[in-house]
Amino acid sequence: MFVDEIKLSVSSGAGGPGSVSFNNLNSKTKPSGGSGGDGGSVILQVNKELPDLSHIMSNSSLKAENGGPGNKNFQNGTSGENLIIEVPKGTQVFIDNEMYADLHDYNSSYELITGSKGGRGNYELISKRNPNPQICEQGIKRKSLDVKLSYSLYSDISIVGLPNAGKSTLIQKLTNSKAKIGDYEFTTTSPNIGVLNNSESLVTICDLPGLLEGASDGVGMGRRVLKHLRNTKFIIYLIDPINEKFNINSQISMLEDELFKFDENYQSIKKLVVINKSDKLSTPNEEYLNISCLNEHGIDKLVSRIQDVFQDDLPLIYSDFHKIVLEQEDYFIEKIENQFICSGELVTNMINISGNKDSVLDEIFIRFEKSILSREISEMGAIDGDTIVLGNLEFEYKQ
Ligand SMILES: Nc1nc2c(ncn2[C@@H]2O[C@H](COP(=O)(O)OP(=O)(O)OP(=O)(O)O)[C@@H](O)[C@H]2O)c(=O)[nH]1
Ligand SMILES: [Mg+2]
Repeated sequence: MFVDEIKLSVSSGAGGPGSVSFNNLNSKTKPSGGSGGDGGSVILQVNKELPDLSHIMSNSSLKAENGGPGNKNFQNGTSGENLIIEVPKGTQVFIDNEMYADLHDYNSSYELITGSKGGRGNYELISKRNPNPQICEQGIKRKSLDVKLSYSLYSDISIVGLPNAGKSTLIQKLTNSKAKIGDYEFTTTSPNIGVLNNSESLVTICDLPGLLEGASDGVGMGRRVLKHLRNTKFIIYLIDPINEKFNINSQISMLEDELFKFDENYQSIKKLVVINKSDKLSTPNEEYLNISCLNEHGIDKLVSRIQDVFQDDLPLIYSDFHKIVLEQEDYFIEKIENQFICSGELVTNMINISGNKDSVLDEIFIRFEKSILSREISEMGAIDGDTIVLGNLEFEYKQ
């Protein structure tokens, strides 16, 4: 079954914990705890062989590997394996309905979540300020995201029209496609692709499910159909002249309205209006190309029009590899009376230290003082004696 949309929950690998250990060198104790390995990243990688998203189980939860722990004797932990999710070219990544990536190139890849950093062991934490650390970092926790992957087919030509206009009959006439034909609406429920017969340049044609009025708002299979036009170079509007509800002109304007409401950039895709079922018309329509898939009238003319159009390659409207980088560490500060309650990833990472209790607290205070939290709290009007809350740690504020 053709699958062009799936939801997934993905997580990067957690960073491995660092270690606290000491070696005795010439009767002097030296920190020697290794650092944890970085967790694996979540990467989307285009694989040109893939026809759709059916190889990924929808609603599954996929995780990259965690980094290994650091150990005594300067031994660093192993890095976690990346989670690589292969997708077809033309896959878009959505998070909360916002598009984060649109993978157009055969070799494009998108790092959705960077693997979490491993915690530093006490060897790596040696500094002028603290030459003999008795602490290590725990490694940053894994990050999880719910994403939607949406795949839009590539085709040179897409045939759009109302249900029952004869789109599947036309693709059968023009290509090797075995699209199903039926005397009822919505015979086609997923796109059919074929290659134009006897053509030197490989022109691909896509037959889409029918569009109804309101398609751009989701009526019928509306938006699931319209999204496939994003990667097409040319549109044939196939008109059904015997449709009871819409005459030829209102059919064209309804279809165009739906396309352009869905994506105004669709206005720049070249088009051809073709009237099918001319065998049912007493007089041919003068304005547009008339064909009949039933008795093959006009099919030759249509093919030569297509060949003329594709003498030169036409552009796609979306061809850039587009991506948004996800924001990294978040923080929130809430002021309740004389308390400043800090939360978010920045805080979790700041207090994620273990070892000798006093040393841990010293380290957290120093990190807090250097951080944006301390600056913001001061700007929020904190005065000496106010309480700062970092996770489950509370201390007094001092300027
Ligand atoms: N008279 C006549 N009937 C046609 C012609 N072309 C197609 N048909 C008939 O119209 C009906 C619908 O054809 P399909 O090709 O399944 O139409 P479709 O646009 O793919 O329909 P959906 O997939 O439901 O959107 C079938 O009964 C066809 O035999 C034509 O040129 N003349
Ligand atoms: Mg059909």
